[in-house]
Amino acid sequence: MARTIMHIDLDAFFVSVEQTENPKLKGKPVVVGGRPDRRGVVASASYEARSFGIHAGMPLTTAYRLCPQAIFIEGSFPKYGDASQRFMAILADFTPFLEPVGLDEAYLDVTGFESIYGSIHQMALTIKQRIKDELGLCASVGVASCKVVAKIASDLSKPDGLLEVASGGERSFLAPLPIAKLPGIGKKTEQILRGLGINNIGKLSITPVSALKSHFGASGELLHSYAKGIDDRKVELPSAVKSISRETTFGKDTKDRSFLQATLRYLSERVGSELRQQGKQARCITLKLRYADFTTITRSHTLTQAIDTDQTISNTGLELLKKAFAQEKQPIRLIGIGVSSLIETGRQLDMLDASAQRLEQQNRVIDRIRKKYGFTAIQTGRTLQLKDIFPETEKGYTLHTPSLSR
Ligand code: TTP
Ligand code: MG
Repeated sequence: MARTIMHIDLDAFFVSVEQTENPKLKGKPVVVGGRPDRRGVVASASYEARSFGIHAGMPLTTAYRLCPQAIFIEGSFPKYGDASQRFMAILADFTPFLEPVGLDEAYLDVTGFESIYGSIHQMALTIKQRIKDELGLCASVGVASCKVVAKIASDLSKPDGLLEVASGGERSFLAPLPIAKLPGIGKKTEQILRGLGINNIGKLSITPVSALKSHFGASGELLHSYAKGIDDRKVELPSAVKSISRETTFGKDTKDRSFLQATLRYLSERVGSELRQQGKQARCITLKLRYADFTTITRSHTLTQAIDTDQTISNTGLELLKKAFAQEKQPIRLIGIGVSSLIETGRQLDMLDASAQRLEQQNRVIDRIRKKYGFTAIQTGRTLQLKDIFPETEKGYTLHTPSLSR
């Protein structure tokens, strides 16, 4: 059946939230991510800052060099989390067929909604207006017959845009666009494709699948479908969240094992608490490390049973870290931990052995205390040493560059 998918993404999200709080920042080059003399990268840049070449992921020092007059803001994650929740709540008023992605974007399956709003165009305008009125933020919207085309359309329409791709016109819409516009094409893939003489999506769509498969395996096939504007992925409701992760970049590269272990324990607790709050358990645990030379590795371990306790997440992460220490001696720039292969928690406590039961109960008590008195109200031995390093708020430690699952 033909579908209509809407993709909505807030413009310069972190920066725009700061601008609603402090209107003096409007119309100026603004960067959220940290002070320019500190380490770390740009999280969000205003469109004025982007005209100087600044973009997300760029080191703050480079951003400062490109535009010394830009206003650099540390940023406050809890604030963005709140804005994100209010954004998703507005979208939920329009349809239950809603898949939030990260903090500031979502897919909506709006098939058949013309009859309610007059047209999908009108529905999109109404959503944009509500977001503007209630949150003071601008959203860009793409409408198409599938996710990948809707996402590219919203991206092209930015800022404050609305772009609809008519059914049947997907391929000609995509054809002239540079390959980097296709989600899933990172720097490496782009380089390989360019090496093969494939510069735009049209060229990619007429490249034999076999050639793409030989370079990229199964994802070659997917790229080929996307390039033709074919994408069968459904809009998945939030219960289908696939992974939860937390990571941080350090102020200074470090080899300090005990500090790394403490940070890993803290991040594991953040992941565990989110996992339990979502009523889920996980089977796969992944450690992420970025070394001083920017090489990034991930190491995963799959458990035989799904879990949701901080201890198991952290202990598995620590084991993976130990192995990584043995293989690589470089200082570490970023550490992160994530869980995936999620299932809904359906299991009864009494099916577990006594020690597993105790652990689960203990985690639930900790969650309750933290909800009432703040995250750092309870500290485990390991995380205590972070007290002297990171500032503390009731929501937990303020890490140097915290990052949520993306
Ligand atoms: P994006 O939607 O990718 O970026 P944006 O909203 O700042 O700008 P636009 O959509 O107009 O292009 O990401 C949403 C937020 O996620 C962004 O405001 C900050 C955060 N983020 C990071 O922390 N690190 C990153 O590398 C990226 C890309 C985003
Ligand atoms: Mg955005």
